[in-house]
Amino acid sequence: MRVLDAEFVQGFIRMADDGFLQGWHERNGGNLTYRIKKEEIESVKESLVTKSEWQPIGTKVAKLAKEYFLVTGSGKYFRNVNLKPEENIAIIELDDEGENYRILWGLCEGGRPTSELPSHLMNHEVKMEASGGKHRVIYHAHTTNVIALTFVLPLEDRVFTRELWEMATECPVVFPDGIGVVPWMVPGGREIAVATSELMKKYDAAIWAHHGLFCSGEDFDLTFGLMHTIEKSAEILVKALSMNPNKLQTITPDNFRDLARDFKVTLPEEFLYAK
Ligand code: 2HA
Ligand code: ZN
Repeated sequence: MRVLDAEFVQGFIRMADDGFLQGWHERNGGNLTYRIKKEEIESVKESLVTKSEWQPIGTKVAKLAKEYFLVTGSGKYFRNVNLKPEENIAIIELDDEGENYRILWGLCEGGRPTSELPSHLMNHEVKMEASGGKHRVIYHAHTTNVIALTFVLPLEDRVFTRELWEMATECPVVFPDGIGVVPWMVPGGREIAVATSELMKKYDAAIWAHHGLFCSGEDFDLTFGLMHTIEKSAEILVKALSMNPNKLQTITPDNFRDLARDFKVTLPEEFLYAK
C-alpha cells in the first residue's frame, strides 16, 4: 500500500497537527518519532526505496538495530506536516549495529531526520526495554506553561512532580511514576540525549529546562494525552501562582494516598513529602 494510506502514518500526521494546533510548535520547534511495527513496515514495503547512504546517528543504539522509524524532519515545521507530509516526515531504517540510519521514504525535497534524533533513539531504546517492547512513541514539544515554570520552580524532579500532581486530580493517575527535570543543556547532541534517557529509565516524561518537554508512550493517543495532561496542569499552576503565590487549599499527601488506594496506582512516597 501507499505509505500515506497506512493507519500509523495517518495517526502520526494527526498527532503532529494536533500539537501544532495546541501552540506547542512555533516555527520548526518540536519533533516526533514512532517505532514502526513489523507488520506495519511490511504493509508499505512496496513503497520504500533506499534514498540515502548510511548516515551516522551520532550515538549508538544497539538494541534498536534494524528497527524502522517514522520521524519528523530537521528544520521542518509541524504546521506543514498535514499539508505536505512527504516533504516533512520520513521513514528511516537503522543498520545492524544501531549506529547509522538511511532514508527509505519521505523528505522528498531533501533534508534529514530531526536534529534531536540521538535523544529520540536513546529514549526509544530505554523505554522499549523498560516497557517490555510496548512503548513506540517519543514526542518533544515546546509546551508554553511547562517552560514558564522552569524559571520559577526549583529544577528538581520531586518539586515538579508534586506541584503538577496537585494541580489536577487526574495527574497522579496519568503519570504515577512522576516527572524528571533536565537542567538547561545544548539541544541536539549526545550529552542531552544521555541525560534525558537516564531519567526516562524511571519516568515517562522529562522536562528540558527553559526549552520544553519529552514524553514517551505506547501509542499516539497515550503519548499525546500525557503531553496534554502535563501541559494543562502546568497551565493551571501558572494561573494559580499568578493569582496568589500561596495556595489556600490543595490536594494533600493523605489525599494522594487515598487516591492511590482507590485507583490502584503506586505513588512513590518521595513525592509525598511534608512541605
Ligand atoms: O527545533 O525542538 O529541540 C527542533 C527542536 C530542538
Ligand atoms: Zn526543542
